[in-house]
Amino acid sequence: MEEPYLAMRREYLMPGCSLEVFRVICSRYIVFPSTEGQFFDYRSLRAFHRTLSIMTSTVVPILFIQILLSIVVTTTLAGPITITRETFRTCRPGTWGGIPSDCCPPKLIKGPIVDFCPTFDASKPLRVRKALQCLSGHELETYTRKLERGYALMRALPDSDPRSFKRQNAIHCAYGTGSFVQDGSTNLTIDIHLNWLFLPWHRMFVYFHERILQKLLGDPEFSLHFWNFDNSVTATPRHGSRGCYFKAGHFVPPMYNDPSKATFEANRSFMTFEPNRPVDIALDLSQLNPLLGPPIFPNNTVEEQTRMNREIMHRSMITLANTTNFIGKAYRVGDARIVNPAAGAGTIELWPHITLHTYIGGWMLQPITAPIDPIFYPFHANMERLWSVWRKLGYGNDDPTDPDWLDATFLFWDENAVMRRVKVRDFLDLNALGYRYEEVNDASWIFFDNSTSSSAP
Ligand SMILES: [Cu+2]
Repeated sequence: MEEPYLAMRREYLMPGCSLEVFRVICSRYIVFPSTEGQFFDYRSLRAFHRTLSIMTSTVVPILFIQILLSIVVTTTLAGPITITRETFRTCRPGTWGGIPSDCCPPKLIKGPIVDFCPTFDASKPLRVRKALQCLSGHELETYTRKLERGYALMRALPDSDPRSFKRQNAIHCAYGTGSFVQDGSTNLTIDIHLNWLFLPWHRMFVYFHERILQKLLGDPEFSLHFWNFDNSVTATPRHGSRGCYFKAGHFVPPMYNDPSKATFEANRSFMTFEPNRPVDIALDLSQLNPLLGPPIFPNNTVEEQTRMNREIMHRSMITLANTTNFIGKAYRVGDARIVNPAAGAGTIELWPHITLHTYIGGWMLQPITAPIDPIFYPFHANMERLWSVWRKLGYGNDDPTDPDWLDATFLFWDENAVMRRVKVRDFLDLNALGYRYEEVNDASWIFFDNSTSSSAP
């Protein structure tokens, strides 16, 4: 005699279950609980049958069509994020972390848009961006004076000039608050944070900032030096004499903390003004909530902080840093803006980038205002230096080869206020851009070993 549950199963294999997936679900629903002779109540099965019949005749076809449509739209539209005149025209107020922003550039781009091509003259030596902590004497004085003058001139430019200090902050704000919308879309906004655009876009941003300073100073050889915040160890000179190895860089550079200097900014966390307090780049990111303001940082000793910073750098640059994890999540046309750091940011964007922005506080807390603080620029110079270091570390580290990354295209005003069309692929080779970074003691975190103390490697 046929098992009762099999008979019931046959009866309740619904003719309306046209999709295979539903056949499986339907048959499982009846068979599995019945194997021990524990049958469902017949009436509840009938109710279930009716519900599924309604679903299969109405809801399922609608869902199916929606899925098909989204696949078609995505495959048709996928491509590199591309900023155009139209993107500027449709710019609108944005938000970051629930905070509203209103920083669109003028909707009409006047004049031509000129393609940017690296035009480095190979017969000239590369300019060198140096570690701020190793500048001293005449070199430091000259550099400080130049920055003083450069920022005075930049701040004096009218708001109508896209090279003004204020307008440079505004363009970072527009790119970082979902103010730009993907062309042809009404709701897919663009962000250059929390995805694979983070590193190249900020390299471009600092590059054009430097070119504007060069132009204002009348000094094409001027280089914006970097804040070597990741270097927390004063090393012995065993690594050679070509670079800056003898001095830790994990304090706020004095010229950025001197109220008499143009590079000073008062709107920072009190911690940044405490002499001899190393920065904390190892914050637990789960504590971040933009609407609640900055979290409370622990009062670590210098030795504890040094160890934690080296550990997090080792993790962010080596242990966790395969290509995808390091560069950040793919982000192309058709993709929604990523707003959860853990969902899209590369390891380097999380630590030390977000953690140090948070530690500095004030304007630096959010992309709406971050470049108002001049420390943004040497900070981000070091970020892109670390990208170069990561590529040289081995471990198979390499940049993505996906054309949707390589051909992502942005618009920046150059030192002559001419709009330039810039692709990621043009910003991968520092030599082609005409500069390099002074060597520093990256060994302080490269060779970090959990089992050792914070003494120099
Ligand atoms: Cu940014």
